[in-house]
Amino acid sequence: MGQLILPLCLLATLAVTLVQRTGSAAVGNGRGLVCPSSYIKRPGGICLKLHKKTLSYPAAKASCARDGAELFTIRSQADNEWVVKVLKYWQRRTGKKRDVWIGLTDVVAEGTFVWEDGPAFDTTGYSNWAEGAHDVNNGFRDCVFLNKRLGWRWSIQKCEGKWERDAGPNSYICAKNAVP
Ligand SMILES: [Ca+2]
Repeated sequence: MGQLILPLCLLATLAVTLVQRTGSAAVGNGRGLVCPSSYIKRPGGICLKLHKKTLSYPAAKASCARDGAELFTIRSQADNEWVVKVLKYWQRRTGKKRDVWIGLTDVVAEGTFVWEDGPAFDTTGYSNWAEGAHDVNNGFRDCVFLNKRLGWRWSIQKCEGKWERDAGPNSYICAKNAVP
């Protein structure tokens, strides 16, 4: 039931942009911590906000930073499934599918992915790469997104550029910690 309520809340956030959080703010760990009113709280005390506006990766990253947040770094299957569920729900409601940036790039060293919050990507940890995603990775494609054409599995594309079809811009998810 909670899994249904959260997407409902997120959609309301998207539609209204400002929603007072009530019941679901106390779900799971991080009890007592709160998120800004436009964010959704996940168990563990992470606050998430899905922006339907589309931006280049650097612009999306800057947008999150202005809000004291970072592009979401998906470290678990549970978080990935939750995000995909929300995107599917959004699609059913609006008829729109979005590609969505997550906080992962190999912009510093080609082929070596690093999360926006610092750690190197752990190749033995959770991932949801699209089949062949790394086959098309190159020095021009450095930024990871949830690919709407591939069931929102992870793909790599150019981080910015307005003249190339595969260069976005994309929607994005900002994440920040809940606070007391
Ligand atoms: Ca690359």
